[in-house]
Amino acid sequence: ANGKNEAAKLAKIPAAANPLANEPSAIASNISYHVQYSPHFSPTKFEPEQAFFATAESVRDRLIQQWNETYHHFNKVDLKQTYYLSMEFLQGRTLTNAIGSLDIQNAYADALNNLGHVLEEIAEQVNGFQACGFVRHDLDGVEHINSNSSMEEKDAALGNGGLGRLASCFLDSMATLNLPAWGYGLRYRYGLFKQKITKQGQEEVAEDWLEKFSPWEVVRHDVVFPVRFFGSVMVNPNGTRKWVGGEVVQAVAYDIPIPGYKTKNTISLRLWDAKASAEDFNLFQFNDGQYESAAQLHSRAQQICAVLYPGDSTEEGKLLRLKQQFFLCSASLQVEPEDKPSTPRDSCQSYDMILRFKERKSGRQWSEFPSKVAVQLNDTHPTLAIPELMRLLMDEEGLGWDEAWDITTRCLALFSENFQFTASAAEVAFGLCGAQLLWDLISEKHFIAMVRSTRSDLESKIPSMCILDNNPKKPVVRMANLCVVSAHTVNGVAQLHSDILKADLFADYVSLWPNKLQNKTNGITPRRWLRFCNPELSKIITKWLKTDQWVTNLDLLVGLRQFADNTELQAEWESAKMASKKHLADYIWRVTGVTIDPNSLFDIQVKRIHEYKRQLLNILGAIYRYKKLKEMSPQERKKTTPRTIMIGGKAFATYTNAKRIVKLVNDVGEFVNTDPEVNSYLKVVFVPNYNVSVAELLIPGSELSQHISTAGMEASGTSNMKFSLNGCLIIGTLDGANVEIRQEIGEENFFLFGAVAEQVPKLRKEREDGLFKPDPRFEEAKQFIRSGAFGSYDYNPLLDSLEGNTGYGRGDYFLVGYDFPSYLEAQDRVDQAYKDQKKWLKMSILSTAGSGKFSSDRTIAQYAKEIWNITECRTS
Ligand code: NBG
Repeated sequence: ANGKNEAAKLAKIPAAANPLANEPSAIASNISYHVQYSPHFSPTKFEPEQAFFATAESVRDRLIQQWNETYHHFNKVDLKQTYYLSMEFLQGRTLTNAIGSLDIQNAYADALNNLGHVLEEIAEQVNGFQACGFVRHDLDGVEHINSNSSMEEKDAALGNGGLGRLASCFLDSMATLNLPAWGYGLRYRYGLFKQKITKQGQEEVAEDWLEKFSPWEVVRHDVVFPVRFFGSVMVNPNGTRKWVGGEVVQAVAYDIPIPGYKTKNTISLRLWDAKASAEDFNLFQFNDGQYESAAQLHSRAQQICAVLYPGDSTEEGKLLRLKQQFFLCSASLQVEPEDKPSTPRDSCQSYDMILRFKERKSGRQWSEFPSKVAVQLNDTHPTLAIPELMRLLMDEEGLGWDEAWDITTRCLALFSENFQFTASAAEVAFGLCGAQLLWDLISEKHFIAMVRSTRSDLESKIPSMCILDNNPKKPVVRMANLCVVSAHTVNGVAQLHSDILKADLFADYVSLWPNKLQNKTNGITPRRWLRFCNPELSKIITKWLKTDQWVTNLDLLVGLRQFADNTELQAEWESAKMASKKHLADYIWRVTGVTIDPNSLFDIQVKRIHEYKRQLLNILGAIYRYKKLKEMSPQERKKTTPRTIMIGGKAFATYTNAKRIVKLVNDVGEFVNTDPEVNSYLKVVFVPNYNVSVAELLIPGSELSQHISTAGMEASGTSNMKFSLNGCLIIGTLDGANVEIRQEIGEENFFLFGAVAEQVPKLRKEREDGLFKPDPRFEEAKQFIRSGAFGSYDYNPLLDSLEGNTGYGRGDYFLVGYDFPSYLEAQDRVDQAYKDQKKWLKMSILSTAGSGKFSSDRTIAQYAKEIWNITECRTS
């Protein structure tokens, strides 16, 4: 890049007749316009940072044009629309994805070249270096701290992990499939924390993704709604109710355009921010010098969207989390159409879904509502949408309970991404919305009456199926039950997960409503997760399939199967993989200072750090591998398969054992990587600050990835699909979507190990009863940690959690000990397979070829047809 460019020179570029035309000259003129007339920086420089923002704004112009057309088209055609509510969206970066979706990479690359910049550098993929503040040592020992000052687009990390990333993949597919659907979430000021690795382990630093504003969001100053908390219910003499008093916060809409791939359709992700109104600022107190109390309501409003996931171990934390959830639900149900009627309305009367429904055509019957509106809840977090919709329909629109309930239940669907449904938060819900009100809205006497009249045989099951528990003094809302009773459909996110939900948690409901519980196996967007993050491999796929249609029809990948043995394809495949591995090795060196060998097997496990995901199993395996290498002669070592094990992921700030695991991986890395006898056969690297952008770099360079959760505990997993799609082989348990991936790509291409879900309860019981006999290899690996080999940090509490019946921990609840021997054996099979590169390449090609099913286009098409009942609405 030519950082010496001066903004002044840009003024000489002639203005284009149509600045939104897609020729390089028009694009260059549009970019230079933004540098000069929507400046965010002092007007002298045109360095990568200025170039990024001006480029992003010119892309946004194009998105907005499509967006407006899409919106008007949806309004005109008035088809049924889906409202997708999620507390999390893990969007990652936007520039590459937007330019790619608009199919204007070449024109943008040329335009930027003419302006003295390089597109790839502007949209820089390298992340984390400055972010984690890592100290890097040169080979000659010189220390560098944060020496890379290059600009980078910050990830929009408004999510924790799988749940949030799934929501973002779904938006991409909804837009690409031209579906009338919008996403709704919250505009957290600080998204997921930045992970810094120090000598003490993980340190969390607030991530300010809005530090220099986001070029992708558009604030809608005309879309502002009041959301009420606390207060009480007033019953009018005529019997109608009103919710009054309490504390009112304003919800302000920020919209982010979501383009579909090579289509005009561009949908909206609407994120709500919270603010207090001017009247809430107490000028009297302020003038009296009481500055803090004067602005009390303002600071309370700001707390709502301050952080993605406030710690909820305290009562305050629980309440704040619940307030966030209610804020999302209430604001979203009220959202207003863009073509606001000219006559001013009392904003309390304007509700999005409801208002849009009424305004698109006058004189509608309420019975039509469910044929125009579908509401999807991402997990149980937005459950309060149920009573809130009831309240709006009854108290604001004047409908009776039966009619409101009928409408609510016909609109709502939910999918579960968890096995743990908690009731705790719901207790507070009573305080939040006014106990009486909530009680009335979800009154379950109707449910009980229905069960009694239709299924008297279920009488004895009623107490466990009810929404409220039996505690007459302080009834608790069971969120899961509320969802199942209220939603017309509840689905699991992989076949195994759905089967377990049906057999266990929701068994009684299955007998009452046989069709309510469904499965929709998750998927990922092939655009971000192959086409854009791995252009080299994409080119090869397009060449061999003789079409690039696979980007929107992923089933076409199966066409690669016939070439899996073709040596020409294998050679191309290998060289693309090698290029990505080198790129990754370069990144690893820059963020950690560790040199890794691109000729070693790149073995990656990246995901949130959680005991059930068993990073501990991985690291114990690495320790065992190290010990065996030490025992070998140099000749024997030469015969082994060199490995680079990379582990990355964030641990929740208060999750002590997860943080111990992070520390252990780092300590093992430091120990192993500096042992000259072993370090050309084994390296262990902790990849700091794992996020979407880092994933886009790691996945193309991966050869083996680990998806090794205790069977029955991972609802689906979605990174397994991303790795497999990029030709990476999987070592894994029969859990979540692994089961289906293995079916699709072929058993012989999957390194399987471990207990299956049905065995787990029995194995846990045996552990408790002291019947488990640990394998000596497991004991050896643990003992090595206990011996203090990795320094003075006290790992005993972590290791104790792996012991059965010692009085410590939970007696290896996650069955690391039981699965350890079969894990090692599967790893041996990996080492053997890697020695035969031809065979390995074939397996890799077959992994990609078998990944067609895991496109989120397939998943979303199923939701659209089988749950939401919506159809394509293409903007021509
Ligand atoms: C996660 C599950 C994953 C699943 C994703 C997406 C949460 C709460 N749940 O297994 O753990 O793949 O959701 O459905 O993040």
